[in-house]
Amino acid sequence: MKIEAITLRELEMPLAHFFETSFGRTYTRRILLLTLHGEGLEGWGECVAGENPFYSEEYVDGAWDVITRYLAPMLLGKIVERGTEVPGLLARVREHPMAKAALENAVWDAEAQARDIPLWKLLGGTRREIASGVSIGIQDSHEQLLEKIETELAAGYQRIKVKVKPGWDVDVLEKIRARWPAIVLSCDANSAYTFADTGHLRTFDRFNLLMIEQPLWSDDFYFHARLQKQLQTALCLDEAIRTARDAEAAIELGACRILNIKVGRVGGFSEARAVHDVAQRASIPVWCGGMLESGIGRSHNVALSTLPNFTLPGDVSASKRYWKEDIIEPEVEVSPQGTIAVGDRPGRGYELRPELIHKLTVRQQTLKCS
Ligand code: OSB
Ligand code: MG
Repeated sequence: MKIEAITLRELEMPLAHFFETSFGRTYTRRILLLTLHGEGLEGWGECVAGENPFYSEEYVDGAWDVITRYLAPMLLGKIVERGTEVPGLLARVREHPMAKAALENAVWDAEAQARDIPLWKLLGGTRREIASGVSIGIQDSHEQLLEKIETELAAGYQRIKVKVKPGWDVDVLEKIRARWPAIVLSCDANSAYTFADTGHLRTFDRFNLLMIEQPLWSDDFYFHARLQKQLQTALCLDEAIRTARDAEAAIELGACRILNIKVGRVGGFSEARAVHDVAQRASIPVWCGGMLESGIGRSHNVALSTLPNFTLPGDVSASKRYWKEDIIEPEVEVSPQGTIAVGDRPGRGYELRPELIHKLTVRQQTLKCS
């Protein structure tokens, strides 16, 4: 399609419950949505950058700036038929993967509609239902965390992941294991430790965790590889993996035994598929991470998770865990068995709620071909 216009919207969406990681607490998400318009089609993408540059260097205002100033003009007026063409068109801009992913994924979203096939099939998905887990943030008290875990287990989720940081780790894991000795449990440190904490991290081995996610620096493979050698528990990289090359290097070094794929972090569906393929060839299982997405990003995560090597439960969970009302219809729902089903509807498989999107929008800008 010829890309005639691109609309950016910022939505203010309060979370049903605050979300806290080792780098901070979020009460309200600033959701950045992008719409491509062309030849009567609309493709939607979500830029998953945080409110602040704490998970990675990207943040909402920075992404808005680089999209409006550089990235959108690289696509406006062009004829783009496939999502796979987009990385090449945006390659002159270094980094900014989440900003690029919003554009690329919107092209995939439109392409699936144009071809009248489900997005998950277009991406190469092979499974009709995906396994769902939850990521539970740091709470005000241990009791509050245990209550949350109880609720999510009762809802059927297949894996519990808790956020950890120095001072909120072994005591917490101890209490969880005392109550639920056999659940599938993992933890995510979002880079809160250093290599000097190796001795401390080794004590996590007694909790029989499925994995420890990104314990060390956000850009590191080398020390993760050294740490992995000293642990029984599998390491999983999140922040450090931004490209398929990163995945190859990390796997070859032995820096992890599992990979988390976030489509925004790696710059779009093309690179996400490439990371998936690298991991698959090396027999490294992957799962789909989340960034507290609205329904657009969430529906895209569901589609990506249908690829064959997404064999572990991901962080893609029900809309209602995050939002009083999501901007899609139906919302993303999870079965009592902890699965999310995909259907045969063309495109992303979830309709938009334009009035709700309008109501939540606090900033909007449309760019057109000059
Ligand atoms: O590290 O996976 C992470 C949320 C924001 C930033 C980083 C992370 C997360 C999550 C939440 O763990 C996943 C979700 O429920 O969307
Ligand atoms: Mg993580």
